[in-house]
Amino acid sequence: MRYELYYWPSIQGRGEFVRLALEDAGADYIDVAREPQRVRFGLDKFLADRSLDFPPFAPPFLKAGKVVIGQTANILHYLGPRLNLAPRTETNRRWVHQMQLTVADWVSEAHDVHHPISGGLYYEDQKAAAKRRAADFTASRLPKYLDYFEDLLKYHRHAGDYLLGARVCYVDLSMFQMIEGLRYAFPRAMLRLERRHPRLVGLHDRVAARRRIAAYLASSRRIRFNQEDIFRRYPELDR
Ligand SMILES: N[C@@H](CCC(=O)N[C@@H](CS)C(=O)NCC(=O)O)C(=O)O
Repeated sequence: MRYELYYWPSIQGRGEFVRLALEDAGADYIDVAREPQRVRFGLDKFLADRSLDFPPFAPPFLKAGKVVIGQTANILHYLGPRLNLAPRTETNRRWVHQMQLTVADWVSEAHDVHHPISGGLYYEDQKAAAKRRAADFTASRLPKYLDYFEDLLKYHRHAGDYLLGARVCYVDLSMFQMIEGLRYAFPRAMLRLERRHPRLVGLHDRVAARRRIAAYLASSRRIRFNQEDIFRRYPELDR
């Protein structure tokens, strides 16, 4: 199966959570918008096509044979077992999916720090609100998410080196990406908070050291963080 990932070509964004799973598994995939000889990107075509069985609302979406699948957590729920990045039982798969949905909420909140009023407005048009949102995010929401996942690694009966024990799952790869993105966007806050979250830092480091992930991160396939992305570095939002 050659998977086709449809996502914006110049940002990591939500597509990165899917890229990391495909890369870790060494899957056969194309990142359609980044293909050098792409004749037609096709993203808009899919978004407008209501005759699809499961029309996606927004990128990322994945084409697997004839099937088109939207929503990041849903894509990973589909790919997990196929890429050997999900647990075996239905109960545990639901648990991984639940954690991934929590990650999705976290991603949205990280994005909304710099776009608290609307994603359709420029950051410059919502700077005052962004400052207030950032203060709350770094003081309250960010520690709450970090504490939750740190506690899972510490106390949950399944946890080990990874969130489900000794074997890596797609949500572990997403956790790596969260730490990376947050370090980029909020270096000061993360420096302070990471001391209290050693298990999450350990998980991040283990994922970064995985053979295929390390190769991917060093490759040109890994897009650099930038100011169009979900995680953005505005020093005034990281006080
Ligand atoms: N909940 C969706 C959110 C998808 C989403 O917001 N995609 C962004 C890019 S990361 C987008 O292009 N949105 C366009 C829109 O919402 O109009 C997911 O997790 O996949």
